[in-house]
Amino acid sequence: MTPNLVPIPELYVSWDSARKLKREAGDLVSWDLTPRQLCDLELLMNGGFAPLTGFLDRADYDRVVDEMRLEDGTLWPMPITLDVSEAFAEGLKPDQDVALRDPEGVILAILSVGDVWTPDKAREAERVFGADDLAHPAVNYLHNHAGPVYVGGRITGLQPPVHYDFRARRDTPNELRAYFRKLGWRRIVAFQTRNPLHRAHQELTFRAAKEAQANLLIHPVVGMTKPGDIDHFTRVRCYEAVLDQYPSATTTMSLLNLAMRMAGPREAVWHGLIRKNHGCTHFIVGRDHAGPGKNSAGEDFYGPYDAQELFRKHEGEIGVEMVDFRHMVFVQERAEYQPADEVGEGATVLNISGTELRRRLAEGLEIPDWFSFPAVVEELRRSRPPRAQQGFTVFFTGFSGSGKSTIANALMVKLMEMGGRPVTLLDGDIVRKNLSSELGFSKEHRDLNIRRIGYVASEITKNGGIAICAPIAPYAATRRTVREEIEGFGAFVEVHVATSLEECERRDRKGLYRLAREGKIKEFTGISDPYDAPESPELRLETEGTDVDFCAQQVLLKLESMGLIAA
Ligand code: PPS
Repeated sequence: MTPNLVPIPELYVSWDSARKLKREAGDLVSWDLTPRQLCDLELLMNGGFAPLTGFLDRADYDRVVDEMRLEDGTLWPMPITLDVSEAFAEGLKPDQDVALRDPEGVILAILSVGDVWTPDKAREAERVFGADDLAHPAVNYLHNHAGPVYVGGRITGLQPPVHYDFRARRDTPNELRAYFRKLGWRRIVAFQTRNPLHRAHQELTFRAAKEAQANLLIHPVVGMTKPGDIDHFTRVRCYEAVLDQYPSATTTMSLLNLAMRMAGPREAVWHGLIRKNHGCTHFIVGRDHAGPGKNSAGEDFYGPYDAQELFRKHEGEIGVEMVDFRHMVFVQERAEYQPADEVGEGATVLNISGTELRRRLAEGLEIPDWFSFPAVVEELRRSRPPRAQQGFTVFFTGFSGSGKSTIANALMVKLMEMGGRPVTLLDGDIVRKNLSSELGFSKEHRDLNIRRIGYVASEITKNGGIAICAPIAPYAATRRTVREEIEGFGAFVEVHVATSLEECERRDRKGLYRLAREGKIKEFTGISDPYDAPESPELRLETEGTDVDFCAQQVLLKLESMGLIAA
């Protein structure tokens, strides 16, 4: 492959036009971009997603979903769509201009509206991600986060999104192309990653550069990765810590503000196209590239080498050569890393999986030198203290009158008695007085209430405190959203207070069940509104015939077994 290092077309207008358009755009209907849309827009505007010129219109979308191709036949595996609410979509007309704003309200681009349609999300999930299964992060996103309507249309770029972090490490496709041109790099192999680099990665990238006789671009994703991943601030500090292990004359690192979908094979092809746009000639595809983890039946969504297979099939069209690797393992006798398929018989193979690494970090255990670099481990330990020092959330859910608040109170007192971390109780009634006083009990309002609780709990967890929540939280999807938000910062311990409806009604502490039965309270959980019992909570408490103290003890034991409080 020869690199194409001439500038790639961007969607930005000149500085002068942008200034003028921005002034006029103040009067336009505007859409506040979600974090994912913000990432997509940046790569659309700077040519990272070339040849796309905007968010997909319907014909392009349909063919991308079904055949991985745009309407004109060009290979493109990922639907890049602008999802909006029904209310917003209602007023839109074809060719209307819409101002796209960042979270601070700055207008970044103008969208000239093309098609507006309601997609079949189940079909998108099946075709693009291989299964309509909420265990897949992108399918979950599609059903539980993305708006119900898509708006296609061309983009006029006014300015790139502003980043305040690691500015010197972020490059547009044209900046990287210019850099390669300037240094005379003609063969460039890109390494994509969403994890810190350990010794296996170093070996793999060295080998790839040697094999391809190419310069190396370490190109980590700092946009959106898999929920639960190590945050990009920590990762970039880790990357910087290992960069001096690489020869600076032949290697460089640049950060990519991509929102990953974890779509395995399709994602690998997409990553290849993006790297071609950034001036690369080769791309490393390893084992389980952009893998989403297990499906709801506990099996892998994709085979470990499906991504390599699909990439190979389309290599010519992608325009980037694949450097494929088997899983790298450490061979003790040779004291070096080797691809698993090259290891001789009888050799002792050592390996620490991602899960095992997280466990060791969480429990403050040793991480051996053969696995990682001391500077990386130090950085990881700094941002991930052992679990017993991290923040966490205990989230009680159950019917009204099930005993949530009483147990939550007892737990709070016991945790405060132990000391060490600040404890906050977000009880249903307290929250409704202080945070959600204007809300009722419709589905929409309950969701909003729980999301507010989740937000406060995630902030508490992030900052090393203990949040105890005790709302009814009747909807599984909303609880899951809250879990995802919190698990980015610390543990989420769901406790189902499983007192039966009959028992709650028999107790009827607040007299509400009687009123609900008489129809005087509408939408009452369990009587005239649904409750999704948690399928696999961390703990289920049977309260009938047991006292509060015993229930609180069970929660403490659970927290202890999870390493969240010292034994
Ligand atoms: S939710 O669904 O999670 O937002 O509910 P939550 O914020 O926990 O509020 C539940 C408390 O409000 C009282 N209440 C009702 N509950 C359920 N359905 C209806 N329609 C309703 N109307 C008022 C009730 O006292 C709940 O308190 P708890 O502590 O759960 O008994």
